[in-house]
Amino acid sequence: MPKLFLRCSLLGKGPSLGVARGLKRRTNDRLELSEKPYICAMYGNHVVRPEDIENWGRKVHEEDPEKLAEFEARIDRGEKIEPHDWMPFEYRRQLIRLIEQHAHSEIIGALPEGTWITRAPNFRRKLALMAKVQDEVGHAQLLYSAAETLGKSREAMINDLLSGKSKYSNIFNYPAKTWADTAIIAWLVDAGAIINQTTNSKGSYGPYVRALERICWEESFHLKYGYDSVVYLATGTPRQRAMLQDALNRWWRPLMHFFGPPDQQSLHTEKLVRWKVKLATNDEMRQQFLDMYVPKIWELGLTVPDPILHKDPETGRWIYADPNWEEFWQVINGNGPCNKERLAVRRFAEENGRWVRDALRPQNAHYVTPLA
Ligand code: FAQ
Repeated sequence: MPKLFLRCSLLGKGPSLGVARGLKRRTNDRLELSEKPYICAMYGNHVVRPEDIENWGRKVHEEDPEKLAEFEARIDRGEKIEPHDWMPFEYRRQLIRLIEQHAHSEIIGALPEGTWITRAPNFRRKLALMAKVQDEVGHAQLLYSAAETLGKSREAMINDLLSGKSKYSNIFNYPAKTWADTAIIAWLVDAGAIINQTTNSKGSYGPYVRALERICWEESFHLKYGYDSVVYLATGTPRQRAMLQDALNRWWRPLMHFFGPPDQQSLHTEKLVRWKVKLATNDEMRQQFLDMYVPKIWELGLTVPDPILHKDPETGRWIYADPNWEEFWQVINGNGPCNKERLAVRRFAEENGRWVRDALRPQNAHYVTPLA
C-alpha cells in the first residue's frame, strides 16, 4: 500500500500529488483504477478518503468528542500531528487555508524584488538577488507540498490564487519603485517573515513545521543580504540615504499590517493558538518585530514614519499610530495598488508554462486529474 501511493505521488502534476480515480492495484508498472477517488500526497503516503472531503465543512462541536479530546491531548503534550493521523476537519481546513496563503505569498513575493534583477546596480547584487528570488519560489514549492498532504491539490490551490479566491500576504501588493525598496524588502519583510516562521516552526503539524525550519535557514541568509544592502545605502551618498528613507516610509505601514489584524479583529487566532498552529498572536509578533528592529533602524540614522512610536516603560509594549487598518482590509481583498498586476503576471506564467508541465507529465499516467 505505501509503495503504491508513493508512486501515485510521483505521477501527479507537480512533485508531490497525484489523484487516483480509485487506485486499486499495480500490475506491470501500470496503475489500475477503481470506482472511488482518492488523493495521495507525499509525506507519510497519506490518503484522504472521499468522505473526508465531503466533511470539510464540519464544525468542531460535531466531531467525535473522544477523538477530539485525544487529539487535543496530543497537541498539549507537544506531539506532532502527521498527515495520516486523525484530525478535526476544522484543523485540516485551517491548515490548508494558512499554508496555502503562505505558499502563494512566497511566489507572489518573488515579484516585487524580481522586477529589479535586470536593473540591479552591479553583477554581485544581481547574483545575490537572483538567488534570493529563486529561494522564495522554492519555499512556495515546499509549502504547496505541505498543504497537499492535507488533501487539496496544487492545481486547486493555484486556481484559487488566480481567481482571487485565496489570499496572499498584503505586503506584496505594493510596488518596488527603487533599488532601495529591494533592500527594505530583503531586510525588514524577511525579518517579519522570520519572526513569524521561527515562532510557528515549533507548531503542531509535522509537514508544515519541517518546511518552516528549512525556510527559516534560507530566510536568515536573505536577512543578512538585506541588512548588507541597507547599510550600504545608509552609509552612502545623501541621495542614497534619501532613497532608503523614502523606501522605509512607503513600506512601514504595509510592514505593520504584515503580522495580521489586531488581535481583537483576528478571526482565526484563538483556534490556531489552541491547536498550536500559531504559537503567538498577531499583536505579539508585531511587538517582537518592533522590539528587534526599531532600535536597528534608529541606529542607522533612519526615521520611522510614525510620530508617536515609543515603548511604554511600564508595560514594555510599543505604542504606535493606527496604521490604517481599512487600507489593510482593502489590500487583502484585492484592492491594493498592485493586486491586479501581480495576479496578471501569475496568470501569464501559468498559461505560458503549461506546455512544459504537459511535456513533463508521463503520457501513460492514468490519474492526474485533481480532485479537490
Ligand atoms: N496578508 O484571523 P487572522 C514572506 C487575513 S511569507 C493577507 O488574524 P490568521 C516571505 C487572514 O488570512 C509572508 N491576508 O488570520 C517573503 C484572514 O483571512 P481569511 C506570508 C492576511 O491566519 C519575504 C483574515 O485576514 N507569511 O514574506 C494577512 O490567524 C520577502 C483575518 O486574519 C505567512 O503566510 C496578511 N498579512 O493570521 C517572500 C505565514 N493577515 O483567510 C518574498 C503564515 C491576515 O479568513 C520576499 N501565516 N490576513 O479570508 C500566518 O502566520 C497567519 O496566516 C497570519 C494571519 C499571521 C499572516
